[in-house]
Amino acid sequence: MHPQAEKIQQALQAAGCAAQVREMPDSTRTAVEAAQAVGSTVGQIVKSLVFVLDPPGQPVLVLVSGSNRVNEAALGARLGGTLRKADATLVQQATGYAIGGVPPLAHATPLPTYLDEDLLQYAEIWAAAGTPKAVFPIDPSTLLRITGATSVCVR
Ligand code: 5CA
Repeated sequence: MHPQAEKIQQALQAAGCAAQVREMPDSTRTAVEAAQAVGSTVGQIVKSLVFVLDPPGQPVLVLVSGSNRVNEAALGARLGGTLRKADATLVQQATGYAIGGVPPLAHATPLPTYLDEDLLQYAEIWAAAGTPKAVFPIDPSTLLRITGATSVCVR
């Protein structure tokens, strides 16, 4: 397994979670590609998106259903500031992973984390595991627990 994917597998295990990372033959770089690769709906794919919340001008992670777009103005207001999308360099710095493989946990720096409440309707969702070909299935309440996320409306 790719070392980045192995790191996610170990982090899942350390969190007491039985989820198994899968390296797919095809790209899982985008939510649509990931859904095709695993045979799920796009809504069941977790996008791990980094934004900057200002104040305090720090990165936050938002775990978003593949079928939703974050309403930055509304979510920023809920979090008490303004939100803007992080650029690729900041994503790499804050998480330790490149766009397309950013996982929901095991980051370079601890990130305040929010989870799209629309993900909670599914029995199983799929998140990236460190590379653009690695994913893992998990139930949303377990993902909420192991990421320490707060569930929010992102729309
Ligand atoms: N592996 C898939 C599904 S698990 C995945 O990582 N999807 S994702 O949505 O979390 O990652 C792609 C996201 O990165 C895009 O939705 C987009 O919001 C963001 N992105 C893509 N290109 C850039 C860029 N140049 N700068 C900042 N963000 C970007």
